[in-house]
Amino acid sequence: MVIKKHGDILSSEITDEHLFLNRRNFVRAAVLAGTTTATALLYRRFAIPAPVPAQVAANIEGVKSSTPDVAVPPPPADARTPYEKITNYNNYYEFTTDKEDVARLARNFTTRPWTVEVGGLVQKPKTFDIDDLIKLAPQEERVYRFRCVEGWSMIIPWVGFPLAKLLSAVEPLGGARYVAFESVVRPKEMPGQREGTLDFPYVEGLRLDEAMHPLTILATGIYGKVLLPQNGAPVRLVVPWKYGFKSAKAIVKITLTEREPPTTWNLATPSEYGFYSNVNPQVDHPRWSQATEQRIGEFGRRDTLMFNGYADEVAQLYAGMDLRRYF
Ligand SMILES: Nc1nc2c(c(=O)[nH]1)N[C@H]1C(S)=C(S)[C@@H](COP(=O)(O)O)O[C@H]1N2
Ligand SMILES: [Mo]
Repeated sequence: MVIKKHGDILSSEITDEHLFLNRRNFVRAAVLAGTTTATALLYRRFAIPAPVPAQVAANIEGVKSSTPDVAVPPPPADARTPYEKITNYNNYYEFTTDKEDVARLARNFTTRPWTVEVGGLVQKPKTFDIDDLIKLAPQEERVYRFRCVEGWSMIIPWVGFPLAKLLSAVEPLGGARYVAFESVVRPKEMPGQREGTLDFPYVEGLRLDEAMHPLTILATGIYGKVLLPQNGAPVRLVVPWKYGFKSAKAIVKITLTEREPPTTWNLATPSEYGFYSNVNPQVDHPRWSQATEQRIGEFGRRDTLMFNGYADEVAQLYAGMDLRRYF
């Protein structure tokens, strides 16, 4: 069964991945979807304009175009998605399942003080203050394709630095094979955590070689400005060749492990979301095709690219693997 949400969605073809959950979460999701719809109707009934105040983010000083020692592909030729779209169409279940309401609900989320605990199988475990973490490496711009598993995509000029810089600083031990990421738990500021659509904290993971890959970044900004809360401030993961849900927001903990760590969407619906989640137009989601995508701001659909267009850079990470089995 597919639950359809009655809110304003950009395209009728966009499926809401997150409203189809496992049996236990199903009821909670249905209740939540009903509440959201009721609120939307209320606004319409009384013609109250939805409060969407303009948000101003501070500029990040000294952003470089790229770190000299890291080889990255040139930015995609396609137009960058407008800032207004990137900051007002969000998936962030800690706040709400309504993509167009995350910005409003996340508005007062506090991002200072903030620490990121880095540990597990490392020589030098350390809890970083976010402002020290950001100083670990030059801030650089990375213009990446971003593909949500639901079928929409954007071109986003991130600001950030390679995750490898942080991992090298803590010195992974020989037995480390995976990296686990954990997002913040703060139900007082995150209404979605009080509703419990998913089990929080939101957790994600990468294989160590994926985490060390030069394309994998910790993002701290967009369009040269500090990340707004809705995009995962103060720091979030970006793995451009994987579906968007791998890119955990508001990270507080990074742990190197020997075994493959659990991941939120795999826990919720294992038949639909695997650990790898590489963008792959040939491997469909059980409920929809992944062959094409809706670029936000465009009409019609584009063909989805293997590894989201980053095959030259990352295909060798999966040499010899059956990508249908390891989806
Ligand atoms: N903590 C957390 N991280 C998350 C999510 C979430 O709900 N919680 N949603 C994911 C999904 S499904 C997508 S598509 C991207 C959306 O990022 P954006 O809103 O910055 O475009 O964030 C990912 N990271
Ligand atoms: Mo997503």
